[in-house]
Amino acid sequence: MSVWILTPRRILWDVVCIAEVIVSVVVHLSYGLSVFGSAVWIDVMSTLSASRPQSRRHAHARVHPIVDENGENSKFVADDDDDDDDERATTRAVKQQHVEGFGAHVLEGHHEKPPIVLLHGIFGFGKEKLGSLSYWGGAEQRYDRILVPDLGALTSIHDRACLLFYYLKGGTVDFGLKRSQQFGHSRFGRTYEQGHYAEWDENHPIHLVGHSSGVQVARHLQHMLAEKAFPGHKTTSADWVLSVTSLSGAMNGTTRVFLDGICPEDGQTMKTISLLQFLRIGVLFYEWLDIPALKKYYAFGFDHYNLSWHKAGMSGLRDTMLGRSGPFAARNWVIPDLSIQHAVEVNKKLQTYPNTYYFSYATKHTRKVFSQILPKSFLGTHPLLFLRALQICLWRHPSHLPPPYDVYRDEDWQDNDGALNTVSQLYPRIPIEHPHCEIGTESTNDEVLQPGIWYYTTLQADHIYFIVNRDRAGVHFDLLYDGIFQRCHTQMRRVLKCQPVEAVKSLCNL
Ligand SMILES: *[C@@H]1O[C@H](CO)[C@@H](O)[C@H](O)[C@H]1NC(C)=O
Ligand SMILES: CC(=O)N[C@H]1CO[C@H](CO)[C@@H](O)[C@@H]1O
Repeated sequence: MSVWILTPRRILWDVVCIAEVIVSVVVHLSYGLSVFGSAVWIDVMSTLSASRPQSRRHAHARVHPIVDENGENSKFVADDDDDDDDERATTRAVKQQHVEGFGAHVLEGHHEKPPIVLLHGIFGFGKEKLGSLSYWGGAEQRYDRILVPDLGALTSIHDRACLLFYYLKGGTVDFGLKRSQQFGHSRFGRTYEQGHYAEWDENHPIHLVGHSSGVQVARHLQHMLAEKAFPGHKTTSADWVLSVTSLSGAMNGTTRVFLDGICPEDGQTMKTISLLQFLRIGVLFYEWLDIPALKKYYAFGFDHYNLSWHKAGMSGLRDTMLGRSGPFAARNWVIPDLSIQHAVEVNKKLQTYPNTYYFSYATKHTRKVFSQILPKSFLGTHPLLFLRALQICLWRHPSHLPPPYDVYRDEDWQDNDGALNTVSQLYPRIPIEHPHCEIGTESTNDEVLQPGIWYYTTLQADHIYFIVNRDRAGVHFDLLYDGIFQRCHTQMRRVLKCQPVEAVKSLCNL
């Protein structure tokens, strides 16, 4: 035990730490509000322009949203009807209207082909949220067999995987009896009267494309399918997933969670003064107030915790704030799931399956200056990420603590994209390395791909380069998503027997 001594140095250090937390809170809050504000702005503008049909294409100059000009998707209407079905019915029409405005070609759709499901990351949202703003920067418009579920902005990886299963297959979300008792939430969630892909099975598989923590959701879902973890669905198997594509995927955890306020001691408890504490208090308040118009617009996904005032009352708010109950007390939310320690645990069970194709785009926005790795450029990195990008470069695991895993080295974890360490995004590697194969950044879709191997490549980009705002990446954005969607639909087919062909064997040193 070190004795607490108040030295000038100690005081200075505390001041620096508190200033850092304040700066982080301001930066993240401003970004969050600006995204929220632009979603509202686009909806207001599109509602206005609906009354003036001749000025159609002017509303979406900056963010390239999926604007429903008729205002039909406006989520400010506080009705509680499940309008998923309406939405799907109108999606096609909306897409048709916007194809020309998008400024790029749209690939032809083939209805017999497996759908591609886009899985958002932390703070992400699906099609039904944030009005016409798209988490995927409108990429889902580039193909017509794409699903964009809303899995909760901050819910745990496991809970998202559960939700995803019922979103696709249909039925009432079952989080599992054991887990609901262990983590103190309702066993059952919302009901999907009609699955978005009800015919889903081994012969009608899906493609999963995840960003950031969405990749862990994809891997977790496949694990649960293989384990036949969904009651009443005894025929599930890993083969229900034809491919997994990782975009800046959090497969080995990240050192960033320690900078946000998770203790490096255990990778799950929260520091008293940190960005995450502010987030926790804000989220609990938001969920407690439960303003229907706002929640329909954006929600954190904790409905199974009954946090709202009319269910929990004053005492419920007090208990969650004091850390006696709720998702944060139970540590059943996404941030602890992203620690290195947690990644080591879950990767012991998450497998790379022999009949599924795996593809990974890691992102990196750092470079070596003399012997120190630093953020690539001040202007090129998004303001939201710059401070963390620098901090991740400088992060040293406290020397008095045991390392998160045996062969941990700080220098392996310095290259990053502002949110995740590049080393973590390549392919699952802790505690054991999964089969993998590096391919060049100029990868065309001509290679012979084999299932059961993680093909990976590293792109020079920060963590949010390919999401929300298409304009940041421009032509790279189009190339990336066209490449992914085309690969899904032309190259990844189920093969009956997989023996690595010679070309792949030599390319990948298998
Ligand atoms: C939440 O409320 C529902 C009833 O509205 C109840 O059935 C369920 O058990 C509650 N869950 C928790 C975790 O309190
Ligand atoms: C935690 C971790 O990464 N585990 C793997 C990820 O990266 C390191 C560094 O390359 C590997 O040694 C680990 O096996």
